[in-house]
Amino acid sequence: LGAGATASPAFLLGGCAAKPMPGAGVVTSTPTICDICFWKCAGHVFKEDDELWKITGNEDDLHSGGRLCTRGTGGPGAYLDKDRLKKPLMRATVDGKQTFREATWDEALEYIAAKMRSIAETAGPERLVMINHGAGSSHFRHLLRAYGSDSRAEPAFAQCRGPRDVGFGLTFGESASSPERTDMANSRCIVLLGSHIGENLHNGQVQTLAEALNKDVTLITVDPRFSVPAGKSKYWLPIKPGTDIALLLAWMHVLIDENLYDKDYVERYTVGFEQLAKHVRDYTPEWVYLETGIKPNVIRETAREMAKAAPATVVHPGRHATWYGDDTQRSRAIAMLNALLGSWNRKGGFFIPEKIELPNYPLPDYPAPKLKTADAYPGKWPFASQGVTNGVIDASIGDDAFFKGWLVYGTNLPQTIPGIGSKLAKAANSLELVVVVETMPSEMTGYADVILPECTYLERYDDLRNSAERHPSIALRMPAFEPRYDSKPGWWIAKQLGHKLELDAYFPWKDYAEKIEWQLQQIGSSLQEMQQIGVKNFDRKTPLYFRDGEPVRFRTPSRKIELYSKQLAEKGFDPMPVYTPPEPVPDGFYRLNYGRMPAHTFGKTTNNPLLFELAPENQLWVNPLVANEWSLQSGDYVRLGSPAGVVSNKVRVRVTERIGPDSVFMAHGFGHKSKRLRLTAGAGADDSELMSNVKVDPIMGGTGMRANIVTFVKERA
Ligand code: MGD
Ligand code: SF4
Repeated sequence: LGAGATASPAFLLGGCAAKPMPGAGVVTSTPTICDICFWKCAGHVFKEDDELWKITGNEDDLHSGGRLCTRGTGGPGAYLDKDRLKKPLMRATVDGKQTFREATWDEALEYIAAKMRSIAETAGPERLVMINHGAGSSHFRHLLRAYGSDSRAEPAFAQCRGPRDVGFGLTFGESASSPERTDMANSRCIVLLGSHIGENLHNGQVQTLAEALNKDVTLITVDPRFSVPAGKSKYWLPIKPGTDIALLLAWMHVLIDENLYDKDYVERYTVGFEQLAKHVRDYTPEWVYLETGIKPNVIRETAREMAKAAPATVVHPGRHATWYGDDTQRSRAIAMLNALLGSWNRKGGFFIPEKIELPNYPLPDYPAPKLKTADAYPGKWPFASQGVTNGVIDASIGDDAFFKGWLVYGTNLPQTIPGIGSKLAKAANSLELVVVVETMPSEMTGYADVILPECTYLERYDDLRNSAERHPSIALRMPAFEPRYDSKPGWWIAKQLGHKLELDAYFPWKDYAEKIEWQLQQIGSSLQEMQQIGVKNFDRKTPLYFRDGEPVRFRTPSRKIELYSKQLAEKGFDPMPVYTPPEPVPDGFYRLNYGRMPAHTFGKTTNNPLLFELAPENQLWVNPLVANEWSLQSGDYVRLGSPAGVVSNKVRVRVTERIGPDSVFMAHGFGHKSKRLRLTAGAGADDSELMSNVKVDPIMGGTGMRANIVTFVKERA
């Protein structure tokens, strides 16, 4: 069905989001791209007589297997949410107290433009930095580049997958990509280290793992917790937290010691094998057992399973990779293990992603910025391939701070930056301008000078999806509804600001449909076609894998896969990963383990009324021995305390053997403090605020979060 097409209601019976099934009205569908997380699944929004009925996956979307996950199906709750931001808001002082007052769009944008002009004139445009998460930020990046700044940072790098991208980049010359380029559907052995696919619901990835399990893949899950994939595994390795590098080195030891590695691949494509063989010699399974708790025979057996299935073995690169501060090195160890197995760009290991060439709308060149983001923290984190959020925040505090203004798009920094404490307030007091573009009254909005209410993904056009993946494709997001309240699409906000800043030459389109139409026509499609089909698939132009024995020039300095990294050595870092034991946990404390839950995308969805119904709060997993010691039962509420004296909201206890006695576990994203999030405020606990021991990765600036410990604060429950 295309936009505006009608269908018989009987044909459309199925899952529902807003009302159980249509009546006798006219049913229409509109294509969209889900924005509930960043996997970008394509879907159709169904309406009856302009009223929301349901959202489903687009059957032609190979990227999502034609389906939406639980969260995507509940996505329309974001549109229906009564707590949404409704009007632009500006900071005001009433009776000596700071508050917000409603403003018109013109007034709010005029204020921002005046401040932007002043920052550009007095300090330079590069002193305005964008901190962002999500595809919709592209409109504001365009605006800022036209204005003269390419300063930006996103938590998706320094708080999430940055170490993985850098570790793989240093080894293979390119990253593990997002969406990940793992060829799991063709794998005969899959190894997951702290990657709990199934709870972490990146849709297409869950489906390919399920496909592999149906074909009897050997699944090896390394996780201190009995996670969902652990329950489906042939081998569950309940590793002592923080010791993964030791295990990875022991696996490499076994592969080399028993001559199980792919000799032809290693000879043809890698440098530094001799150094690596020497380096892992002492990491025997017996020695590593003492560190990891994984028995030597299990280490050997699992290494042999990997070798037996190679190259159709994938040691998954993981995604949320900021753990103990040595994360680039751990990611490198994962990359090196894959190289020994010969699985990089081989069937059942990793594939080579491809995207289509989509021409950019013809626009004037951007002015060249005189400063880049990293100039804000000179000499730090030499391999950071993107701006480092924590560095940007530190460089925004004080009268002589490097940054003078923030444009924050779609990220809730109080919950996203671990242990941020009072830093946000200090930065907000120092900065001349803080603009927050949001759909919800998140905690971050409380630090803004101006809050701009963006409409939700169901009410706007955004850029076409054109991600590098197995099957090149494009997908369209277009409005299924008029923006509710006085909210506006991001492209409109950017264009209006552009106009006020006399940057009209960069925004020549009347509306975003015009810009997308131009792009589509360059590749032989049209907006009309995409409005009908939503997703267009293209044939690949290049091979999916390396051809047997083909010569390859990798994008590393040596043009080879770098087992030994000269680049790291030259900057004073270990050229090969070295294991450092995690800090011990004092009596009465427990490691704070955290992760995702299927019903929510961290704090972004907890107020969504449809998803709230599924999971209104997070739970604290507690081992029975610990529960006994603290007289806790399932269903009790407790608070947690950090060594820095932070005490959490109440969180409900779940006593379970699935977590060991050294740790507790909770899903990230709860414990909201913003009272304007009326459903979720106060529900569950926030792991981020308990993190006072942040281990910063010296290579790329990532904030390792897993070295944190907590205790129970029962008396305040
Ligand atoms: P986490 O959610 O942090 O990361 O998903 P993942 O990359 O899977 O899960 C961490 C797992 O690591 C847990 O099972 C934990 O027990 C285990 N672990 C903890 N310490 C250790 C250790 O020392 N060693 C080992 N081996 N394991 C350990 C995150 C990913 O999920 C990301 S980055 C995003 S942005 C998406 N977010 C998201 C979401 O919010 N909700 C849902 N439903 N799905 C999501 N998918 C994506
Ligand atoms: Fe939406 Fe789920 Fe796809 Fe994420 S994985 S984009 S939440 S359907």
